[in-house]
Amino acid sequence: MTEKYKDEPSGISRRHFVKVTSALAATPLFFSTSAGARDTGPTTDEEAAPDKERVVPTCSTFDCGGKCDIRAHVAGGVVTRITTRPDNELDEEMPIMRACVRGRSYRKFVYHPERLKYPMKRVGKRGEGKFERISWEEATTLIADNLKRITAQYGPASRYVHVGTAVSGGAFSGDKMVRRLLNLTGGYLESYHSVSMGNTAAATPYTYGTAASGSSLDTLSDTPLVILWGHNTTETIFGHSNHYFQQMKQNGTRFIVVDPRYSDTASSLADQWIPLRPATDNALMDAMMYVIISENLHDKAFIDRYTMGFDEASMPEGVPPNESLWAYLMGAKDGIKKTPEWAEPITQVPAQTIHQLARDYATTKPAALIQGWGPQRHNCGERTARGATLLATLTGNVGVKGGWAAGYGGIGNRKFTTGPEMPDNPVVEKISVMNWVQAADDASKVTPQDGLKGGEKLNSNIRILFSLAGNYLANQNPDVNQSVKVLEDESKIEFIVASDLYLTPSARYADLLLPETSFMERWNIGETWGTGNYLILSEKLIDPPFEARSDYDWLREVAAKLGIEQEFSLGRDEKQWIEQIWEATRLSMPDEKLPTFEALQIQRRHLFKSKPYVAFEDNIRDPENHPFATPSGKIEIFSKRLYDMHHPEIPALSHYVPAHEGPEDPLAAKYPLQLITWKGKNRANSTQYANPWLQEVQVQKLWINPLDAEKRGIKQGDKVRIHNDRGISMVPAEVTPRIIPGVVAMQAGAWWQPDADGVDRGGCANVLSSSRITALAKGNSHQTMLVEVAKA
Ligand SMILES: Nc1nc2c(c(=O)[nH]1)N[C@H]1C(S)=C(S)[C@@H](COP(=O)(O)OP(=O)(O)OC[C@H]3O[C@@H](n4cnc5c(=O)[nH]c(N)nc54)[C@H](O)[C@@H]3O)O[C@H]1N2
Ligand SMILES: Nc1nc2c(c(=O)[nH]1)N[C@H]1C(S)=C(S)[C@@H](COP(=O)(O)OP(=O)(O)OC[C@H]3O[C@@H](n4cnc5c(=O)[nH]c(N)nc54)[C@H](O)[C@@H]3O)O[C@H]1N2
Ligand code: SF4
Ligand SMILES: [Mo]
Repeated sequence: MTEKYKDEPSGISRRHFVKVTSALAATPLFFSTSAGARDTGPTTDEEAAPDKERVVPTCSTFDCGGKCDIRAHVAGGVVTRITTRPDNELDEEMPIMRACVRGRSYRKFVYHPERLKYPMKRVGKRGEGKFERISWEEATTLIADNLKRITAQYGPASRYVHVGTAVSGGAFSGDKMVRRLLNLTGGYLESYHSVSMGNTAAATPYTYGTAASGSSLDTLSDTPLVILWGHNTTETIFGHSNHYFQQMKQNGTRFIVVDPRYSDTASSLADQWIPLRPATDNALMDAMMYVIISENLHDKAFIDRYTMGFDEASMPEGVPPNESLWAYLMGAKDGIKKTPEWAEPITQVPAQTIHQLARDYATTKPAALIQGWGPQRHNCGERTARGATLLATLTGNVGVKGGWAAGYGGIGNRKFTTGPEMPDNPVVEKISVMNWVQAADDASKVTPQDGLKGGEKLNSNIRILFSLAGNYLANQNPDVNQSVKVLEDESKIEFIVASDLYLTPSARYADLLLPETSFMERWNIGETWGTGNYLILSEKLIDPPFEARSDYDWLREVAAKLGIEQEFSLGRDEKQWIEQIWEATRLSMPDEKLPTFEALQIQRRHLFKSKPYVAFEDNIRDPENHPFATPSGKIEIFSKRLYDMHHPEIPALSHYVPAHEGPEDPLAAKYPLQLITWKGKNRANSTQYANPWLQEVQVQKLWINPLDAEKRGIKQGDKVRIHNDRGISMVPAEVTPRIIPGVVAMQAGAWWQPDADGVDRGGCANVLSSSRITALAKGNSHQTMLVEVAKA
């Protein structure tokens, strides 16, 4: 790979980009690489790397799953190479933190001829993608004027900040600072729910009283068995999980991967791959529990001491008979025993395999069943997340070293920075992130039942929207065709401000499109995901190209035009904010002995050598003094709180209920294939989509099983049409046994590229996904969709 980079004749290959952007019919201004344009990176490493090269340890602040220690080679004001943490700096107690393929390609993200260069104002119809260059002076005046006008006319609750995860790996961002500005001027309509793992976060507390149920991975070093359930860490990195898993594999840990796809994790780690139909995980879990109980393999002492709801004798008051887990599994009410033979036709997992999986899990002590977030990004995601907690409980794997309590929730001993000071938001109503299209279209229809919190109704539609570092207007959000209808109606949202580095499908819907700096062009602090505790200084390495500016910088100018510059900025520039955040963080963790900001600039990173952390260890060791934070103080297998909701989709026991648009939905007669997406190695969601090196890593294709392909006359590489009632997408087929029959899969995050007929040519799965909300979290179900596939 390194050789390839070196051989590349010019800084940028245009070949791929032309292909990618042709359908976007961009404006000449934006795509010009006009004479006098600033360089787009060095032509060759040799040419650009004079003697005085500095090698700077730094990190990106993307939302990518890792937070790697990369080395930027800087010479003559240009980053000439990216390398990674060298061998002699490896540290036994820390994950390896080495850059992945995306990290090694960062330079091509930063130096790219298609980067946005100037502030631009929309001139065509919204969404058409026609913009003209304006000055920053005009841009900030437009924002200030629209903010004043819209706030006066509709009130502060008409102001909304959209999903923008690409800067969430840093302590400081425009996405955070715009909220500060809005809070200082009356507030804004806030949203809740993480589209990443919000369904798990909402469901897990019903078992344990908290969502913070993850342990640190170094506690698994002696675990003989790990079941990765919809968890693809080889690609998603996930706080460097793969580092630990590979070490464990070498030391003899057995890995089982449960995933409809033979993922890169299955191919690199698994001793056994158990494919199942998506959204049927609970049926597999139920049958495992049935085997465990009927073969007497459950941990009775643990269940007696720490749990409620296992059998009829341990039920809460006021619940009629036959509602316990035991009663459900034995069919006390419905007459159906939840045997492996029952689950086989639902899941497509052979009964024999279910027997074996259940016995392996229950008889290996300890064992860790770790659920990724793919299974919970489904319409049934809350049930699946809770199902994993019940299996861990039955087998006594909660609170013990080497076991695992639940899905990959928050890890109790993680260390975070404090972030910028945030004044309170005077607007008390909050919507679920799933409500934004409705709140823009007709806010009176957003009810508490759909997810509205803090009030009975909204008094205004969303009228002004900020999308800073997100592609969630028309790409990453479910049901893109539905959202763009509302976006295109200029009488609904009156003013959309977006900042990005590229003209993404969402950026095309901006009224004002602003070129932000990249992470290499500003100061920040990067925070790790997951288990490895560390903070890395992400320093300003190079000057921004053209007129790119950091969001904070222009927000400051907007604040001045609103008359609150001093209150907003507190007189700090970006670096001073970082310094302040670092110092506040340092004082908040005296035990960690963080270096001063001055020392950090030399040391550049701080690794917390925290002790291994086992979630719920105290609750298990000393339950009298450390009850679980549930109403009963116990692990609630049966949740009376859920029972009292009387919602069939979020039952008191997390058992199998056929999902909307799952394989048992009557809609399957028309659309017989389930489509799922996965997060692939060549981008973080849609970030770096236009990176030419990364486009070579993996081509957007539809995975389809040979049996399904044959039925439809589809051959390897044929262009296929994937469709349902919401949309159509066309990409080449990858005919492969890596996906089970009845299921097709596409990588998430490809740019939406509608042709003149509205058919997506880019492989954006969100033209097919549904905006249906989940029952408890009111969250997303990006992964649950039925489609048909035909040769195009
Ligand atoms: N390379 C890369 N890494 C990333 C990201 C990225 O875009 N690219 N994104 C980052 C972000 S923002 C997040 S939130 C995390 C997300 O991380 P995850 O949510 O864990 O990642 P996914 O790839 O969505 O899902 C993991 C696996 O679940 C499987 N799966 C899907 N449906 C089902 C099902 O019904 N049952 C079962 N058992 N398995 C199922 C998929 O095939 C996939 O292999 O990753 C982070 N890391
Ligand atoms: N089908 C499907 N859809 C999904 C998912 C899925 O699994 N399947 N996963 C969901 C999940 S978990 C997530 S987190 C969301 C993510 O959705 P988004 O939050 O929209 O994230 P990205 O798609 O990465 O888009 C981020 C944008 O920010 C830009 N950007 C990068 N760096 C900077 C910067 O420094 N400044 C500015 N201003 N812009 C920058 C990038 O160019 C990119 O266009 O997607 C969700 N959508
Ligand atoms: S993209 Fe994420 S996982 Fe890859 S090098 Fe960067 S920080 Fe690490
Ligand atoms: Mo995410």
